[in-house]
Amino acid sequence: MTATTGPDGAPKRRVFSGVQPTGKLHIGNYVGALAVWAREQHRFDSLFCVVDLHALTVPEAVDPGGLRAKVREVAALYVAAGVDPDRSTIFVQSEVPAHSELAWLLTCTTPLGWLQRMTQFKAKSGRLGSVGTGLLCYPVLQAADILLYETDLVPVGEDQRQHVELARDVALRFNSLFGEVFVPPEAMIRSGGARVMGLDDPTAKMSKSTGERAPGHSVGLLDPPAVARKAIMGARTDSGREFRYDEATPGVRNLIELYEALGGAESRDALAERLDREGKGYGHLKAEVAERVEATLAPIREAYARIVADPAYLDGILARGAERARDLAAPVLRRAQRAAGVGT
Ligand code: AQP
Repeated sequence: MTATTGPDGAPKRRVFSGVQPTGKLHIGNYVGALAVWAREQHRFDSLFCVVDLHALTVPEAVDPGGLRAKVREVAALYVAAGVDPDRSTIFVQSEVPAHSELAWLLTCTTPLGWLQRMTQFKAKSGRLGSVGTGLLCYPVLQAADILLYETDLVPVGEDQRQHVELARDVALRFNSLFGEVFVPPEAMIRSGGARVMGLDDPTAKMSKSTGERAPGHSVGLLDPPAVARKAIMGARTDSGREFRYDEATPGVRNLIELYEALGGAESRDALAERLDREGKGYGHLKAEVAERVEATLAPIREAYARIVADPAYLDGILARGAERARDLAAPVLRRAQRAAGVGT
């Protein structure tokens, strides 16, 4: 049962976040998003969504026959990574039609220039050449996802900061046009590890789609131990021996941040001092990171195997989650429609 009040009886603040069911979820998605969700869920009334409508924004990248299976994989990974379905609401975006309905109202009030300025749109449209309108409008759908639940905080990686700020602007603009309808949300971003970089190219963020194409780019949450280790041991660094974070090159910094974000008693400074004292090279740093990655992934892999062995368990979580999400979303959508002069 989702607890909506804290020990003092006051309503808990609302958290909403999601992952697109595209590509293979990687250690960056875990560190930047899933780990924060799991860690913070007891403090908030949390909703975690598998945003399958977002996956359609690059239709060429989606296999329609495989999308439903991918949705279930991502939902199972939420639970395997520590999101407690008795505490948090887990659901699939397309099972709550209010997301699409609100997105239209917000599309009509969002200036085109705001969307054309989005860094992700510029990067993806530049890479793809020809793009659908959905790619441009996807941050508005994301704003609808967030605003439907009167969300206070959105735990995301650094790459999504701009979209959460846009959702805030979209809320304020709608409110200024039609009255106080929406709660303006804020991003919740961890201080270290919010932008895990590609292992093959530490100047680009680790990304699901690149991970599909380039085996050494990322570590997938379901990668076998030998594959994960190989990717980390092959990470691009340089020929130096600098372990101090402030002095290190991007590839080494990325490994140090990953090491720190994956927990353990030793800080980045203590690690640098020890490796320096022991006269070790970068191979040793990589081995230590690989160990931490394996310590993180082993329980996730085991929990995932248990979850997918019982399809009815996941069905129940998603059915309960969609029901609660629909109940929460309906009055907010109605409020927005009435304010804009449509609906009954
Ligand atoms: N490299 C990253 N480091 C930290 N956090 C990250 N996130 C993504 N990449 C990193 C966070 O993971 C959550 C889910 O991401 P998403 O599915 O919404 O889309 P994305 O950010 O576009 O993911 P990818 O991996 O880069 O996919 P593609 O290649 O399809 O674009 C978000 O909270 C995100 O911040």
